[in-house]
Order: sequence, then structure tokens, then C-alpha cells
Amino acid sequence: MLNLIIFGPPGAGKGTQSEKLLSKYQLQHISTGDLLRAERSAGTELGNQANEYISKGELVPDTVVIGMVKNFMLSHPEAGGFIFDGFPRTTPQADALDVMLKEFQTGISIVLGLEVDEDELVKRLLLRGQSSGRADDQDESTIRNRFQEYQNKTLPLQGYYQSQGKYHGVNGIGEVEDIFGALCAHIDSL
Ligand code: B4P
Repeated sequence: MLNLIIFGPPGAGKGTQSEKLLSKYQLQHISTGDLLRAERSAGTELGNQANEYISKGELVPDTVVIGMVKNFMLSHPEAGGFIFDGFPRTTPQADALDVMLKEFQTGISIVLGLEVDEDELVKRLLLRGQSSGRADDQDESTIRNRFQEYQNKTLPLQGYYQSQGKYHGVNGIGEVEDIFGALCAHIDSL
């Protein structure tokens, strides 16, 4: 079973590259950002709760996100592998993911980190904000807050996976196809 984490700061291209990877490797896609936005569009209590955090550029509480991922995995027992996009984002989420995958008698195969500098990220997110309607992409101070959250809570996971020999960083600036090629080269060398 191939289980990969696509890792990186907000706007690094996790969603963009996940779409390409999941069709090439026949994986089940879990994007916590997409799941949270779907809950919000459906007007569920979880979605309304999550929106309070997302609109301020803060991470949604671990218990909410972990429960959502667990439900998603349990409802896809046929999956040949998962691509985790935007999850885990904190150490408790990473610990919970290890436990969940053990229950599936599997584990994380590889962590692919998209490395992009902050100025480029701000440009990308503001540009997406013009067309996506995503409020968290439209205000620069909310975007900066997302980076702060990333630095404080998510970046430490890079070391967590490096110490397990699973982290591989890739330059996330350039043509989407070239970045995809670099990610595939790491997967194919497993
Ligand atoms: P997410 O939906 O995960 O979004 P993201 O980090 O903003 O974007 P991503 O990296 O996927 O970028 P994309 O490919 O779209 O999170 C949103 C919010 O949900 C979080 O802030 C948080 O509040 C909450 N949340 C989600 N998961 C959570 C968790 N586990 N725990 C707690 N809270 C959670 O690319 C961005 C833009 O760049 C696009 O417009 C794209 O077209 C462009 N782009 C991509 N690749 C490019 C390239 N090579 N060159 C130029 N542009 C490129």
C-alpha cells in the first residue's frame, strides 16, 4: 500500500500536485481543506465551527480534523493507498495518523515536501483569491497568519519525518509538470 503525505506551506501546490499524483498512482485523495470546505458548504455544525478558524487563518482544532480523516478512511476500505494533502499539520495529528494507519496494518511510505518562499506564496494565494472566492485567500493579513501557524505548528513535522528517513524536499517553484516529475522520481525510487 502506497501512503504518501504531500507537505508544504499554504499555497505551495499541495492540491495541484495531489490531483496529478492520485490519478497516476491510483490513490484515494484526502484533502482536509477540501473536506472542511465541503462541510461548510453543506452548512453542518462541524463546517460552521471550522469556518471560524479558517476565516482567521488559524488551524482547525485537532480533534475535529482527526475525527474527519478517520471517518473518511473507514468509509474507503477498498483504497489501495492514500494521499494525505494538508494533513497532518500538527504533531498530535501526525501521531493520530500513525495509529490510524497501524489499524489498517500499514504506515506512511513517503513524505514529499514542496519548498516555496513566502513572497511567491503570497502572490499565488492573492491571485487565487481573485477567482476562487476563498475568503482566506483574499486578505494578506489572514495569509500571513496562515504562514505563522505553519511555522509554529506544522514545520516541526518536517524534522519528525526526516528523523524517520521519510521526508524528501522538492523545489516547488517552476512549471507544474517539472515539479510533478521530481515528485514522481522520489516515489518511483521507493
Ligand atoms: P488547504 O485547503 O489545505 O489549502 P492551502 O494550504 O491553502 O493550499 P495548497 O498548498 O493545497 O495550494 P494549491 O495547490 O491549491 O487549507 C485551508 C485551511 O483549512 C487552512 O488554513 C486551515 O485553516 C484549514 N485546515 C486544512 N487542513 C487542516 C488540518 N489538517 N488541521 C487544521 N486545519 C486545517 O495551490 C495554491 C495556488 O498556487 C493555486 O492557485 C495554484 O494554481 C497555484 N500553483 C500551484 N502550483 C503552482 C506553480 N508551480 N507555479 C505557480 N502557481 C502554482
